[in-house]
Amino acid sequence: MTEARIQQVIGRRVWDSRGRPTVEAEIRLDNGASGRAIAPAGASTGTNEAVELRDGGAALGGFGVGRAVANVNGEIAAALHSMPIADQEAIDRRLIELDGTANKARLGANALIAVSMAALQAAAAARGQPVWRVLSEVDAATLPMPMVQMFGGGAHAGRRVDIQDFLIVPVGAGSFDEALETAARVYRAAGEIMAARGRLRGVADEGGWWPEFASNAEALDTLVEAIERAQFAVGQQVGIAIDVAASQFRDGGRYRLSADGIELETPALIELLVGWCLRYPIVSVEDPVAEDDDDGMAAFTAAVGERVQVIGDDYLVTSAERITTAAFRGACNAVLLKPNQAGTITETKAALDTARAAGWHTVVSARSGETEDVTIVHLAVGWNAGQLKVGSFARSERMAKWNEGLRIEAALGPAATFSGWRRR
Ligand code: 2PG
Ligand code: MG
Repeated sequence: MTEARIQQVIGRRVWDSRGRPTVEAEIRLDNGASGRAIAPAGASTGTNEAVELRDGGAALGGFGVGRAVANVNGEIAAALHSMPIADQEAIDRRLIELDGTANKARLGANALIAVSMAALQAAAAARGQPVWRVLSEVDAATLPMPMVQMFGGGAHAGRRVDIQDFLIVPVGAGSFDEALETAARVYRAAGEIMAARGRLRGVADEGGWWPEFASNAEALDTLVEAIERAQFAVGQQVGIAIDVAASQFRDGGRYRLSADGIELETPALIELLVGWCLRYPIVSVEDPVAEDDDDGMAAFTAAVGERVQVIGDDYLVTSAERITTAAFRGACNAVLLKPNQAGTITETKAALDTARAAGWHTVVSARSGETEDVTIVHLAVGWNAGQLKVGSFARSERMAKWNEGLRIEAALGPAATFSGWRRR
């Protein structure tokens, strides 16, 4: 029943895919339905994103969430009591006002996003519908194009190479299921190539192969080889995406590409990346320059934006306000949407709406620290975001999300459509 009201909000400490503590929230309603959700955590976080509340100190490397969990069980539970679960916006507004800071620092973005997502889950449970259906304004649904990591790097792989994510986009796939099979085959082929070269060293934080390469470009070359080995047409069936996460290797005013032994000024970094876009079948580039470099973002977008998707992640931090400014400047033409960067579901949706109004593409994304929580898959489907990035094709916190997409696609049957690659 949509009149169901919140009876109880429970916070608890659970653990994420890096073995770090994180916040789970559970919301119980007066009609017996309930929902729960877990906050994810980034490693390469943007300076302007909503901040997690960690306990600090020596225990658990300072990553404890005792205070955040206490905020859920205390202030937040009291503030949300008896609110109607169907009004997500009112719940999120109450959370934002209660926190009272611009960056969610007081109660913690980890506490807020867990509660906000749990409210969405509880609302769906109260209606007896999947979350995507509650969000969707239509009966049909469109499955997103997956963006799947093949090699980790940067902050997710001990900075073994500088570029953070080397991903593929199965641009030729006709369904979500086919897209995942494509990813599976390329992932496997990449592993075989690395094994044959004596370079297989396990996987990085998001399940991509550990990047045992002599240079950043070698990772791209290996990716092309893997696509060929898996018998796909390079570029036509499978494209490449990279997340440069450039803020992570900026040192002073320059970019230090340690794997290549070079230090570059911004124009030279842009030239290098534009060169890669010409040489490799790159369809998407994320955070090509540092998060505070508006001019660099605009210059890169001007250079390749006609053909290539240019995504702002650290640069936009899922903020409608920052998207508006970036769209005005012509910096980026797509946004990465991470609910915990914003802090609530409502703010994440506002970021998506703003990006869409600017004519941008939208990509719902997981964090490098994840759990079995699959809420973001429902956001991608329910909001018809078009693309989904949840890491690689290994480790269950990643596979849980891909598999949820398969379940939604199967449940929809003939009503399921697939986003495909919306070419620029
Ligand atoms: C990113 C994400 C996921 P993190 O930069 O896009 O790959 O990483 O969660 O560490 O910010
Ligand atoms: Mg990123």
